[in-house]
Amino acid sequence: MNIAESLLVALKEQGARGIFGVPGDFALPFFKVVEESGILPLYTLSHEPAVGFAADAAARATCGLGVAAATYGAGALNMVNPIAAAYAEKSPVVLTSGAPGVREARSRLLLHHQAKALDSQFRVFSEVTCDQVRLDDAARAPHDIARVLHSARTHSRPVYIELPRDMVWEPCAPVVPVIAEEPDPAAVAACVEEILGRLRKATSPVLMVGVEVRRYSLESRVARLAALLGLPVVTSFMGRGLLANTSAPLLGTYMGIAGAPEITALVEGSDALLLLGVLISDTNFGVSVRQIDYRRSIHALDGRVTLGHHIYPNISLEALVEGLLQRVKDGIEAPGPGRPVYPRGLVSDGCPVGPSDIACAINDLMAIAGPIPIAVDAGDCLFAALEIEPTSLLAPGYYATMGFGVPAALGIQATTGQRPIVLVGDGAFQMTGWELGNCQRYGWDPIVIVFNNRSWEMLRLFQPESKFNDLSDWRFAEIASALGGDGTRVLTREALKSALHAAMSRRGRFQLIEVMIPRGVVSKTLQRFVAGLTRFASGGEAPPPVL
Ligand code: S1T
Ligand code: MG
Repeated sequence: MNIAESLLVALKEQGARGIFGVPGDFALPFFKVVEESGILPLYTLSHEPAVGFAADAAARATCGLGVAAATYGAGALNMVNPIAAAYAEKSPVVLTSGAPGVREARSRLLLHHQAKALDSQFRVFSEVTCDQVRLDDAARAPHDIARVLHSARTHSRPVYIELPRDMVWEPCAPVVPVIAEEPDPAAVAACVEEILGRLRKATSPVLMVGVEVRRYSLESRVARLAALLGLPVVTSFMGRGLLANTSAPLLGTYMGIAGAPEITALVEGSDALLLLGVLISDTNFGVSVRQIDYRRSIHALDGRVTLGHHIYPNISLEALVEGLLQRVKDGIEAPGPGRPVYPRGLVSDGCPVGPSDIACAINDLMAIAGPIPIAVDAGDCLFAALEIEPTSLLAPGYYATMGFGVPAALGIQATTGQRPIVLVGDGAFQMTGWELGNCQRYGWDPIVIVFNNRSWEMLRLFQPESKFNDLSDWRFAEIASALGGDGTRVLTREALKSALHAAMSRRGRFQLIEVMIPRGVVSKTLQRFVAGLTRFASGGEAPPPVL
């Protein structure tokens, strides 16, 4: 095998199901091997940001590695934002970038696509990845590849691989995966004892689950643990969609001032909050009504467990969950409020559509069709998604970059074969909506719901006096057929209902439903969220202590 083939085989063995990319001359040899070896399917898109988002979604949807490939400089540097998003949201994306050959790099010429220095790109990506390597030594390559892929899986964060174009064909030994170090069983046992001790002594213990539970494929085990412990379970904002379709006593999502008051009171009033794989971010906790007392919480994240001032440094979330499952024989049985009721039964009338109506319509659809995977962009669509019944949901819930939605749906359908629904604002659609033009080449047929309020509406909530938030009407439905899909413009709730049903019945072409939403009409959740975040940003409430 050559270096490229060894890399591709290793990626496949570690759970990659495809490569998303845009080639360029410095990456042509690598793309040639990808295409001709057939080791992994290649999906080329139109712009690198979309490549990054699609690879990120593939990693999240498959709990495996997501792979993005680009050319040097002009290509790869376009992917800094999606890779930063993947870093922030703990998604194991492998970015493979072509690069000038080892020999041409020594030519001392300024090379095309080069920024400041030849290694500027390598340094840029070291800021948004957890490990990086340049494959400029064929003998060392198997070890280097094994190391960075292990880092991606262990930390569940992106890594960067630079492949000089004249190294692609170099003979290379197969990659031997790094065997993960087992945590110290005595430390795990002590940690488990301390946690159970705290939960038993507590009057209102609560379990909150976050993104790491999915990233490390622990959902079914955590669902079993939750049922065994008998604790009320909530997800963090970023963890929305977790434990959907499991037996866990899932109550909903904690959103502080923006969320269901009974869940907010439960979480903020808990004297033993068990946080499994939850990121302590402003989107997850910045909008709390009452400050959460972290000294009384148990926090498992990034391979360590913190109980107040007590830290267990090397305990992976998997080892902790396994340890708890082995120990928990009899439940703790803590009381909790009833399960939330999600809006259903959209009124089919001539009234204009609001964001919450779209959530209701999707609940009605899933009541018939069953759970549907959903990709959501930043904007009010993200908050409307919280009114949708728990289902597999991918969203930039913390890094909150726009442009994620449509490419994420392509990533989901390419690597899982499932047909997703996309929720995206008009502003975000203007950024990456065009990637829908690639569906016809791969037979993808997502259902895309554009919240067209001709506005950067979320920003208007923060700063209503600014006129620059007004966007013009791009009439997206009319563009759909040119991109190989079908488009419908919806003005009323009745029309929304029939458009969704028509879209569900049409397969093989993407279906774009452009929902016209009057400016100023936003979801209740967004209104409360912006109020909470504005108060937090203005120091209305003391920021949470650093754990
Ligand atoms: N650029 C990128 C790539 N991501 C962002 N999140 C922003 C800018 C800032 C930003 C928001 S919300 C928002 C912007 C521009 C407006 C979104 O407009 P649209 O997609 O139409 O959704 P809606 O009209 O529902 O708001 C966040 C605060 O950072
Ligand atoms: Mg908008």
